[in-house]
Amino acid sequence: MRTQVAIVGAGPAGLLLAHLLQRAGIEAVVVEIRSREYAEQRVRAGVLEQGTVDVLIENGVGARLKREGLVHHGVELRFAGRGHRIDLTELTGGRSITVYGQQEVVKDLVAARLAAGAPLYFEASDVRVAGFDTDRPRVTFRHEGREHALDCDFIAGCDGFRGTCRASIPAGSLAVHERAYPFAWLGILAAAAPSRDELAYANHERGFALFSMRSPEVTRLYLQVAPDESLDEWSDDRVWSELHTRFAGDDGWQPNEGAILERGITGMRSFVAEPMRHGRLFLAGDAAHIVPPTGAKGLNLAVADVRVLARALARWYAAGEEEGLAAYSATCLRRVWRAEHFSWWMTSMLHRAPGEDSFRRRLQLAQLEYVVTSRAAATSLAENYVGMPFGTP
Ligand code: RFL
Ligand code: PHB
Repeated sequence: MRTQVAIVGAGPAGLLLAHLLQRAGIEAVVVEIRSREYAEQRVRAGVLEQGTVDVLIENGVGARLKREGLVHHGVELRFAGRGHRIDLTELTGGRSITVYGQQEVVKDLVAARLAAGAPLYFEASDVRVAGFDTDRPRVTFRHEGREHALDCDFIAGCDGFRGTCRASIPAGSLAVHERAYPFAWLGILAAAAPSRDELAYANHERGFALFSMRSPEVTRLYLQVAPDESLDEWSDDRVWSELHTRFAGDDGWQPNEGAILERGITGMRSFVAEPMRHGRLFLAGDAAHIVPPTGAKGLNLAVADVRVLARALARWYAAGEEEGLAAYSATCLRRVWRAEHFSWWMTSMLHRAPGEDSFRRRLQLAQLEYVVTSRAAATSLAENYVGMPFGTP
């Protein structure tokens, strides 16, 4: 088999890259280890930046997003028993965010690819990348009992944080910058109508809590828990009671309860491997960088990376231009590091660290107070949260 670009991983990064390349007339083959059902059901991100929404709509995969996505113009910060609204739209000259599940984005992209009859292999195994130090890279894998070898011009490593592509780059060629956090998120999906229209991020004595949603019928909620927490310790009653405690405030607002449809625990990590390229292997999305979810940036960074990569590849195929590919890593890393800082900052401001002293606690509250009372500080949060426009870092 031969193709122009071999794409490893059918998450948002790999699928969107395949779609953008196809629109530019460039052939690609996508190879994914999981099943289609698994990829489409995995509950993860929910907040799309304006730039992410624009890319999906401009490229013809935004019809359902336009119909079903929930456009939000503000978010709330809750602390010391009070809620404070940050008006994202007013503070950013009209920008907003859209709440639309990551698995819905994945479904829309898979449907577009299959409708076009373009190659996408689910449930591949033994996926290996080789030869990316030469101009003849190759991806090998097993599918439905047969061995496949895919020769290509470039490999796109879109296989997430635990994928094979980054791990295949020779040790010593990548610099890794990393931070692990001493807490995790317990997330639930509940069959309950969201009891407010916007997200609420709460910093409570007992830890962080987040109110989000997926649709007019489904609420998404998160609680800060210990990193080694077991789900078995969390009965439905305990989850709801902890959520009610952490969201309590003088306005009396509370999330609605409902049947818990899904639950999971997610560790929190910051991670960047650079450069995001080795020879003819380009890393994109979580394969190259991870942010803690507090800033809602992971999926948006994946989209931004592949947008840069698709353009650079289009210029290489159309005119033999190397400049875009040569600049790929540095271009992406400017945005990545802005998002790394923002995500770390939001995480530090909103979570309780085990054993934290009273000084750190008072600094957190002082920072929150500043963000909700200073227009300059609120604007800084807002412009990062809605996302930097494309063309700036
Ligand atoms: P993905 O989605 O992990 O996709 C990688 C794909 O590669 C496959 N794969 C392989 N395929 C072939 N060969 C191999 N050897 C392979 N190894 C792995 C995997 O099966 C998978 O299908 O990475 P991608 O495309 O870079 O997308 C990144 C996003 O998924 C991630 O950043 C976000 O989900 C992070 N995130 C959030 N991001 C946001 O922008 N907004 C949010 O509100 C937000 N909330 C979240 C989040 C992540 C969370 N979790 C569970 C980590 C909330 C949570 C709870
Ligand atoms: C979500 O809806 O899953 C979500 C929202 C905001 C975040 C993280 C996750 O910061």
